[in-house]
Amino acid sequence: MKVVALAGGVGGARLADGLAQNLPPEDLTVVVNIGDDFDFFGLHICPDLDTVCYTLAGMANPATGWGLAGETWNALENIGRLGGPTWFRLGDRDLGTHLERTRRLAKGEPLSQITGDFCRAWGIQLTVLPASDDSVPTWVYTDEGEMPFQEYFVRRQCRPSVSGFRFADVDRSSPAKGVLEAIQRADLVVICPSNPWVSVDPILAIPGILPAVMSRPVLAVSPIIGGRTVKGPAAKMYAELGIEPSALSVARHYRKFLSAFVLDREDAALQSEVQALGVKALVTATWMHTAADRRQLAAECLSLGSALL
Ligand code: FO1
Repeated sequence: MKVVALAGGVGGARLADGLAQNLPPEDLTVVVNIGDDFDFFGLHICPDLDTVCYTLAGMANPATGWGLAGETWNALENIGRLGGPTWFRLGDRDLGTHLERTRRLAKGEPLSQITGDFCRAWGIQLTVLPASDDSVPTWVYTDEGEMPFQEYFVRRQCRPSVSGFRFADVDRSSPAKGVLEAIQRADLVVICPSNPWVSVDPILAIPGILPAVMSRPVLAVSPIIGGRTVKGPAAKMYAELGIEPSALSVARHYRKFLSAFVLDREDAALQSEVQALGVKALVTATWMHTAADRRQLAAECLSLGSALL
C-alpha cells in the first residue's frame, strides 16, 4: 500500500515513525509542514523537517520530541553570556544541521534536494519532502497583534490568545518536487496527529495540494484526546477560536475530504457523531508513549485505510 503522511511537529513525527515501521521505505512519503520555518542568527531553521527526520533516524530527544538526543549547549551558553537571545534553544549538534542547510540554500539548492541528501546521511530510506521549496512562514493573529510562529510558540509559550493565522505568500508558492506525484499515486493519505491549524492547514494551503489530497482516500488521527492535546496548543487554539476543543471538531475541520478518522478510547462517545459526518471512525489507543505504541497505531491506521480501497 502506497502511503503519503502529512506531518508537522512531534505528534506527526511519531506517527510517521510508526508508519515507517509498517511499510517498506518505497511505499511511504512524509510531506512536512514548513510554516514553522524561520531565520535566526542568519540560519534558516526548519523545525518540523528536523523533528520528523531526527525522529525517523532515532536521533530525536525523547523528552522534548524536538532537537537531538544527548545534545550539548555550549554555543547557546556562550550566546547568553554575550547577552544574545537564548529563547529558541539551539543545541551544538543541531546547529550543524542549520549551518549546513543554510550553506546549501545560499548556493540556491532547493530545500527538498537538501532534505533528501540529509535523509540519506541520517540513514533514512523513505522519502521526506517539505510541502514546498518556497518560504511560506506562518503568522499568528493574537490579542497582542500579529506575530511570527516561533515568536508565538516558543518565545511567548503559546500564551497570547489566537484569532487567526496567515500563511505568508502561500498563493505564490508551489508544492515541492515530488509532492503532488506522491499524493496522486498514494492508495492512502494519512493526516498525522498534528495541529490542524498550524501544522496541517499550512500544508493543504500550498496550491495544488488540497485538490490532490481530496482525490485520494484520507484518514486522520485526532491530535486531541479528551478535549486536550497531548502536546502543543491545538486545543487552546480551538477554544480561542470559539470552537469546542474535541476530536469531533478535528473531524469537522477535515470533513471536506475525510474518509476515516481515528479517535482515542477516551472519546468513544464521539464515535457516532463522527460517523454521522459520513466518516468511518475507529476508536483505539492513540497516545503514543513507546515505539511499540507508534507501530501499533500506525498498523491500525493502515488496516482501517485498506478498508477504504
Ligand atoms: N520548541 C520549544 O518549545 N522550545 C525551544 O527552545 C525549541 C527549540 C527548537 C530548536 C530546533 C528545533 O528543530 C525545534 C525547536 N523547538 C522548540 C520546537 C519548535 O518550536 C517546533 O516548531 C514545534 O515543535 C512545533 O512544531
